Amino acid sequence: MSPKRAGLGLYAALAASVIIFGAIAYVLFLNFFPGTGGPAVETGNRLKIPAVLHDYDPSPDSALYEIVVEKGKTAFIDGKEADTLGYNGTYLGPVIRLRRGETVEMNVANELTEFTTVHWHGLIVDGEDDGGPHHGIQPGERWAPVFTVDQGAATLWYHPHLMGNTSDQVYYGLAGLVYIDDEVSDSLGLPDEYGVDDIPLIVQDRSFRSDGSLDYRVNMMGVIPGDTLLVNGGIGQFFDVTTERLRIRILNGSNSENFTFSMSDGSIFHMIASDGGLLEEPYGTDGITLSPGERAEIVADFSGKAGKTVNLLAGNRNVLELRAASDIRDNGAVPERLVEIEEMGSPTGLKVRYFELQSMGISGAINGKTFDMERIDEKVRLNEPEVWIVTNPPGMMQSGGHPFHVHGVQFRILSRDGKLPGPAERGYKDTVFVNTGEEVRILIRFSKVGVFMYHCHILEHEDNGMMGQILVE
Ligand SMILES: [Cu+2]
Repeated sequence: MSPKRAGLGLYAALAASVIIFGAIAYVLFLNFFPGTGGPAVETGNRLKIPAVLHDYDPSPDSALYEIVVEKGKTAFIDGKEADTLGYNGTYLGPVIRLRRGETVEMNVANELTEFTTVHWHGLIVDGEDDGGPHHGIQPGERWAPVFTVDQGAATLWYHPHLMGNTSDQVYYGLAGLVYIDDEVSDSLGLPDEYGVDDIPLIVQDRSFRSDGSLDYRVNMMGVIPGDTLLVNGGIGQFFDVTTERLRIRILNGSNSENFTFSMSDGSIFHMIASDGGLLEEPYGTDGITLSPGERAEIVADFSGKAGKTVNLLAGNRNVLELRAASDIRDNGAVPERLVEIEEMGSPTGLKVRYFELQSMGISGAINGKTFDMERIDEKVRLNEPEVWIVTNPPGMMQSGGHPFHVHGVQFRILSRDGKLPGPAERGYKDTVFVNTGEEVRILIRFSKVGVFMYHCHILEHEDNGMMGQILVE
């Protein structure tokens, strides 16, 4: 080799390393700085209200639903199309309205080219109908669980729950709401005209590329927080308020972000329901915090606000512009008492289980173990109440708070760091946020048999093994 060529080789090697290091730096840059497209700015869009899923069974005591899991294209920004996933549509899915006591068949068809499952988050059904990682639906196949609705009025939801791939399927659009109605909720005179004085809000943080496509990126710490809020799959939306009281059913459908919801005028609203159903009494507050997977129903009061606009906020970000009409009508008051929640009895002397939540960046474990589909972690007896002590000890193996979710059950919170839970956490819960250093005690009783998951609802943690299995028998 001539000296000249050797010199060129040296330059080539130098150039190659500059390119390689540049590429690494660029990838790191992309991973640490959110939203290469920047926050999407859209205004003046009418709130998207999800369709209510059609019941193909004419009998009042039973229901048959058809759900197709499909790929699609959705224009979120300026008509630019993004690849998305949806249930019976291109992004998110319809509201499934169930009634207490009815028998339901869910006929789910997977028209994706990948494996999926459909989990009914908050629904009290046997393990085999729960839609967890054991109930995978192969591409082109169907899954048709049949169950009886055996719980009171509530706002629940459905989403994929496959091992290792839940986070991106949800990010690209697979999520929808399940409402349960019952005689008690019918009798309360709460706002219940769907899309008029009773509206759903699925709130999700998302990042977009400049071409309008969804930009799902994770690094060692987890998913990159989105700089744009999607509400029912829309951006920059308003809703025309025509009644003095507006019931808003909020789902934090984000992969990992917590949101604190408030009104831009600082006004008090009433929280009427938590994850698993109505509270015993409305809780007047100017803010509620929901971690991923948690729901709350609130009633906002627009009496005296005719013609005014108030924004529902998440932190300092706009969720929805609420434009009160100049002639808003009276649609009744919220009762002072809502429901009587049946007590599970004294927690003294019950079986106690401990769940220590551990995480480092994107990976996590519970009681030192990561998820193994072939391993049952806890065996629980049917109908026997237990006390679960969930801790999130500070230290090296710790990357923040975790929303702890248990399948197939609604539990009660006994204490948070030794103190009684606040009014927002006194009703039924299926997901509870456990912050760093906190200890949360719950009273739990399974009324259905089978295998159920418990896990962190930060979806990247769940996918990375922060999950365990219970066998109830
Ligand atoms: Cu977590």
